[in-house]
Amino acid sequence: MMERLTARTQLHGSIQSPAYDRQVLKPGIVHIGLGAFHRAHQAVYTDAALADGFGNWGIVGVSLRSTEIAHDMRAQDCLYSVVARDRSGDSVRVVGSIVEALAASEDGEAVLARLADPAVCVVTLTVSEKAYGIDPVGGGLDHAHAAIVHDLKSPTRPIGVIGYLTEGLARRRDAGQPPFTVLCCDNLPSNGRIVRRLVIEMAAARDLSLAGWIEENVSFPCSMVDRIVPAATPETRARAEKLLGVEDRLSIEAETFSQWVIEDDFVSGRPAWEAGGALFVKDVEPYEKMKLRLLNGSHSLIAYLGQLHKLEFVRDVMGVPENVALVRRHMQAAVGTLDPVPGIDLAHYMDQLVERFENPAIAHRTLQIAMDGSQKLPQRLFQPAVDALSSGSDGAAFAFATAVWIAFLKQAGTLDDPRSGELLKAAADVVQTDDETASFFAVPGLFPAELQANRAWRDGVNSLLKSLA
Ligand code: CS2
Repeated sequence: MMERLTARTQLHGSIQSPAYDRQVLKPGIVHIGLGAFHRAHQAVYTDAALADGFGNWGIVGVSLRSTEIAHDMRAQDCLYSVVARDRSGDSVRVVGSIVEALAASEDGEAVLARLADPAVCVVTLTVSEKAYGIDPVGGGLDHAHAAIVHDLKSPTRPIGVIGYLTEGLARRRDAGQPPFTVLCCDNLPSNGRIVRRLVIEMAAARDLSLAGWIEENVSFPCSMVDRIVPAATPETRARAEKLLGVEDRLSIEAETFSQWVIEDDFVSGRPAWEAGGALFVKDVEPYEKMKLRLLNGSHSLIAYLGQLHKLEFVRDVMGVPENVALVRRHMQAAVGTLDPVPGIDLAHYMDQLVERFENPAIAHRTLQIAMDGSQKLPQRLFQPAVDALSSGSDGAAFAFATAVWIAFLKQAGTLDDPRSGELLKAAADVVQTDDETASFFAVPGLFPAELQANRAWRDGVNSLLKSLA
């Protein structure tokens, strides 16, 4: 059997590996959501920060759903590799910043003990849009979300991200300890503010004074994260094995590009993530909007075009010149909804995006990006459409992307989306009128009121949908 990557592995000198003493590294961060994105993003920035100026910033990685990731991590002493890939080749790096891995469903009490430990100063999150339990209509807690329902009922034995944060903060307050900073790294607009609202609401449901304490003492900075990290496949692991000379079941591949812009508002200190290239700013919103609307909005368009035309990977969609033209047109429309972004040349950013999407070394499944549309499209397409319309544009590019999504829904037999039932029902609706998409616009909280009320824009979606068929 092939030897597995562990702390005892003698790695070849050419492989970049932790340039600090892991044996004395103590935890200072809890990260919730131990998936590929975290391992290729925040953990890499922390690795760089530790190498640059050592401190107690080891990461306790918590997986809310998968137990396998935590087991695999422990079997490898929490070491794993990231293979950065582009046209010019591969470069491999072994990351050492994660020091402990916990599966919440097996060891919830250990997770809570870490959250209660005052040595932990920052809690970072990558749990995906749907895990928060945001009410699509009101924006507060979704009382139909299973984890929210559970955690409101059993706040000291939580299962969801908001429940864990709230109980962790409650234990800090009760012990007279300072809080941790909550740093959301999911693709949501003003992500810190969203999480803050949910945590305070959950706290208020059990104890108003806890909610007040959180409001006064805890910070929830916003952040924009970016790196294209496809789900790992058997090829990913085979490639890692070749590069490392040992087996690495946790290896991931990613593009070379990486970006992290963070609102500098930490109540209990933070790592010097600047060492990995993170940018600390006062206001993240312009960066966040740029990324959500230009990268993620185009990504969703590409994903649904790919699904309609049976193209498996993003790079395949970008191999068709007509599609590249559609993506560029979409970006032109989206950039018109943005304010200037400090330090960024938006024309260059868009060119760079096209190149990133075309990266021949990255196999990013359109099906992966196509999932959870109900959770992604409001910030990627619908709010930008509202902004475009209110500044006098016809919003046609957004109507087109919306029509492509609806065409995808109409041909999808099953759907990976928390609102799949409602969406499939809307797709199956037999329409007697010209208003073929009426059933989608009737799904509560999916489209903003401004779009629901805009007859001309909706007629545009209808006629584009017809032309796609
Ligand atoms: C993608 C993102 O799956 C998706 O919805 O658009 O995961 C995207 O790859 C990242 O946000 C890039 O930073």
